[in-house]
Amino acid sequence: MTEARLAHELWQVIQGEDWVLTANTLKEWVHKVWDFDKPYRHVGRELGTGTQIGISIGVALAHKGTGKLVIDLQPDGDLMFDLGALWTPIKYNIPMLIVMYNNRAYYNDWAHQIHMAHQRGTDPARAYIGMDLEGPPPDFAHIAKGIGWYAEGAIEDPAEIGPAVKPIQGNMFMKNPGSPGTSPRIGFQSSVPLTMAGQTRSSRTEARAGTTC
Ligand SMILES: Cc1ncc(C[n+]2csc(CCOP(=O)(O)OP(=O)(O)O)c2C)c(N)n1
Ligand SMILES: [Mg+2]
Repeated sequence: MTEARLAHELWQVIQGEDWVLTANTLKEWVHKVWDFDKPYRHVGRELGTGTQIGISIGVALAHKGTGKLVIDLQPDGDLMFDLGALWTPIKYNIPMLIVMYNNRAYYNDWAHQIHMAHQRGTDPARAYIGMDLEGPPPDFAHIAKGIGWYAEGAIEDPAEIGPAVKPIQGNMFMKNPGSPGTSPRIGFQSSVPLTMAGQTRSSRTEARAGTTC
């Protein structure tokens, strides 16, 4: 599944909503595919690893009670730094939609390790060490359910994204077990493994990447 396809499938579902994107632009694909027609649609980019989940919950808190659909396109590595943050929206009934952007990697850093291996003449095939999130991949939907979220996934077929996210339409959100009698728009998490345009571990390792941390 590519970032472009994920952006497209999500847009089919959310375009009728009054939505807010908290951070992350799917390698800029949301700017190409989604219509940012109001100033509040996007708050800005994420910061260092481990910051996006907290920023996103803060944005969702700011919009609580407005009826807006707050969406966090959440990278896996960022969430691994602060999994406990998932408890806060449940505890304080902060409605939001998290769609996992799983590439099963701390990929930005992995690319940096590949770059540095080429610089230093060390083996780029070892760059994955400490950088991949496979063997086993964290089951984020399972983790989220354990904390009280309604969750689906992991989703590998892009055609399944729409049906998984569809309950957000028409206020059909699932009940939040921790927060009776509150907003109808409650958390929903869809876990979407991305292989970055068909890359495998070896092709990632082969790729010459020049990104920075
Ligand atoms: C606090 C902090 N620790 C480490 C880093 C180095 N770093 C930059 S990107 C990255 C991995 C991010 O992984 P993920 O959130 O899954 O995003 P991806 O690059 O895979 O899309 C790391 C560890 C950082 N930016 N900030
Ligand atoms: Mg990642």
